[in-house]
Amino acid sequence: AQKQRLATYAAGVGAGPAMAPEKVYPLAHGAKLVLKTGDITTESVDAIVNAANERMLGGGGVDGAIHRAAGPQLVRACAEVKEVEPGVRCPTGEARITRGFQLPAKHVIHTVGPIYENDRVSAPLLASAYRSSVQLAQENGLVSMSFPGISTGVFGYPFDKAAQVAVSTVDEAVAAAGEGGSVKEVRFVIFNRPLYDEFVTAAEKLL
Ligand code: AR6
Repeated sequence: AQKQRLATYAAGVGAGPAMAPEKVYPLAHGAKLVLKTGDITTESVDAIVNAANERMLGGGGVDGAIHRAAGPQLVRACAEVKEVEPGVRCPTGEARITRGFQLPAKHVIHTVGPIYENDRVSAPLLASAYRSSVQLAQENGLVSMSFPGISTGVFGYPFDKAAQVAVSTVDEAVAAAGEGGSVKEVRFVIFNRPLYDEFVTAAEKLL
């Protein structure tokens, strides 16, 4: 029974490396988009993106996992990010960068997606979170970056819509940076199979 429970849990969270094939799609200017299942804290890239909140001092979900893996220096670095108003270091739709400390990734780009309300209100904010993260990576000369499915956990964004916004916005942001843009590999590291499947559907349709 214990084995069965573990198997069911693993199928739900999709943490196993053999869960799904890694898929690669072309972006503009020789860049590529990679889709895979797994745990973003193990990525050896120039930056992993954190699905943070506006305070930027940690939380649950992928935010909690990233802070645990990075060690206590990360929350100290976050606390040093200037508040734009009391309690807000990163407004929804924006992004901030810190070092990665004990992570294999060199940097963490903290972005804040919207709590899902409806497409009219939420889609532009989710697109802005992805666009701001890619732009911040470009400004810092980063080559590779890994995203989780922003807003697809406690923030409640429907998987199919979140995947379409993620793929189309990253595609546009890499194209907009031009030939000289530094970002050449954008990876989506997705924790659960149903969301990964929606990313594959979006990439097959859009790229
Ligand atoms: N690697 C990759 N993806 C993960 C991991 C991991 N280790 N762990 C979870 N996910 P969520 P949100 C996936 O809730 O919806 C926090 O408390 C997860 O399956 O982490 O943007 C913050 O502080 C889901 O697909 O972020 C904010 O308050 C995705 O990451 C709030 O949650 C995002 O789920 C942000 O909510």
